[in-house]
Formats: sequence, C-alpha cells, structure tokens
Amino acid sequence: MSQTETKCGVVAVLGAPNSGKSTLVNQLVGQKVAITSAKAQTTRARMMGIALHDETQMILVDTPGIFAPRRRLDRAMVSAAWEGAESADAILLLVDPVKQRRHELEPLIEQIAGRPECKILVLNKVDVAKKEPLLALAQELGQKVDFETIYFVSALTGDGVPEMKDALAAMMPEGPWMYPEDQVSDASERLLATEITREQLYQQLHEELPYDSAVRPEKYIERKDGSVEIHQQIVVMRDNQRMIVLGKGGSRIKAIGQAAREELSELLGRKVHLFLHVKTDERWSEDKEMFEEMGLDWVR
Ligand SMILES: Nc1nc2c(ncn2[C@@H]2O[C@H](COP(=O)(O)OP(=O)(O)OP(=O)(O)O)[C@@H](O)[C@H]2O)c(=O)[nH]1
Ligand SMILES: [Mg+2]
Repeated sequence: MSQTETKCGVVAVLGAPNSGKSTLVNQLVGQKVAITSAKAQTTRARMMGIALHDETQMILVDTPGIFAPRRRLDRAMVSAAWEGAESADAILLLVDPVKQRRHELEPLIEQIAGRPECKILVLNKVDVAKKEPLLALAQELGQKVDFETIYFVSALTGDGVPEMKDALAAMMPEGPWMYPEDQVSDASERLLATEITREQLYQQLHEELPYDSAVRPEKYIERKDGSVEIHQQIVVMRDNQRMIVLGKGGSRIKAIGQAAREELSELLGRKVHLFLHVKTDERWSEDKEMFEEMGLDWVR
C-alpha cells in the first residue's frame, strides 16, 4: 500500500475511573491488550492499543481514570492520563451513565471543554442503562462540551462499537502507519505479563490491597522447548498484606499464579512457567525507579 493511501491517527480514551476505558480499547483492538476490573483505578499508566480498520491504523491510548489525586502515585496516574490526550486526533470521553461518578466527572468535563482536540462523547454500558436517562445525560453533557459526536455503546458486549470504529477511522488523518501491521500494543510481553498478574490481584484481593501493591518483572527466560519462564515480584506495603497475598499455606498466591499463568499462556500462545515472590516495601509508592518501571513520570 502506498503512503498516500494509508491513514494513521491517535485516539485518546479518557474518563472517570471504572467507566470502561480499557474494556473499550480491548474491544476496538479486537483482543485483550489492557487489563480491566470491577474496581476503580485499575489502569496505572498510559498504554497504547493498536487497531486496524481497512487502510487505517488507530493508536488507542488507554489512560488511567481521572480522579482527585492524593498519593504521589495518584498524581502520576492522572498526569499520565492528561498526557495521553495531548495532540490526539480525537479524544473519547467515556462515561458510565449508571454510576456516572459525578465528583470525578464534573471536573473532568470542565477541563476537557477547554481542550483544542476533537472531542467525542461515548456513553458506555448501554447494556445496563435505561434509555431515557441516557438521552437526558447525553443532552446535558452536550451543553457543557462542544462534542463532535455522541456514541452509545457497550464496550463489554461490543454493541455499537463497530459503527463507532468506522466513524473514528474516517476521522484519522492521512499518513503512514506508525506500527507494523501485526502489532497490537506498545507493551512488551514482559510488561503484559506483569499486568496480567496485577489483574489477578484486583480480582482476588479486597479493599486497599490491590492499590497498595505492584508487580515487578524479575526474569523472563525463553526455554529451549518453546515455553517461557517468568519470574515476578509482588510488592506490598505491609507485612500483614504479605500474609494475605500468600494466604493459608500459600493458597492465595497459588490461585493468583495459576489464573495468571493460564491467561498468559493463552495470550502468548505458548506454555508459561510463572514464579511469584511477595515482598514488603512500605515505600514502593514513593520510589522513583518503580515509577519509571511502571511507565509513569515522577511528578511532584
Ligand atoms: N455492563 C457493562 N459493564 C462494562 C462495560 N464496559 C466495561 N464494563 C465493566 O466496568 C468495569 C470497569 O471496566 P474497565 O475497562 O476496567 O474500566 P476503566 O475505565 O479502564 O477503569 P480504570 O482503569 O480503573 O480507570 C469492569 O468490571 C468492566 O467489565 C459495558 O459496556 N457494560
Ligand atoms: Mg483501565
């Protein structure tokens, strides 16, 4: 294909925590590239999913949900989200019409209203939302921000997503593709592997534990038989959290490891040997090196 025929652009996905941004990015890419969970603040760093549509390549920037930051980690997450929007060809503002999360949505709307990029409102989760309040919400938000268009979708079921993808592709500028045709994300396998383990922490642990933990890559060894041996460290803040992650007789860490290993070997298409170690480090969320490893800037 000659360069003049191809199109390539950047679509930033912004929204309050838990609005379904990562689910939508996975749906647009057509496979899982970002982890999701029922708990808010799952995505920590900006991540790119790459979607193709005929001659168009769309770089979808999945961002951490925007909320009022308290810890340094929160501030870095929110700053990463805004950076993701910088000079995008389109910004999708994703809203969960049921939960809405007004305290987070309102300030976000205010900031987005003043941005120069093309803005699109996406009301997500239509599979669980009632129609009338949905339309009222669309109208209300449409008065606050100059949206180019409004879409009603379900990122989970895929309802309305192909139509939206068509329209987004049509908006992308002409230009050469930025990534090879078969690349689906900007994350390495090594990084994806730590994210898959972190997804299990969100699924299997409660209260503050997922927020107080991080997963670091240690070793990634290609074995001669085609399988891969992965060692990771789960870092928590306190010793009692370490005990919870381990579980009775190591039962919890075993379940986390098993679920992560199964998912990973499916995603990577080969056998995975996963070794998890749990470490207590009360200062990890104030550690510059950890931030860089996670793909976050060290913000004040
Ligand atoms: N019913 C329904 N649930 C959805 C839909 N889209 C996402 N969800 C659910 O909403 C929850 C949050 O989804 P995520 O994709 O992790 O949300 P996010 O916006 O990336 O969240 P953060 O990364 O924490 O900011 C998960 O439990 C998803 O399964 C949808 O269209 N319908
Ligand atoms: Mg997310």
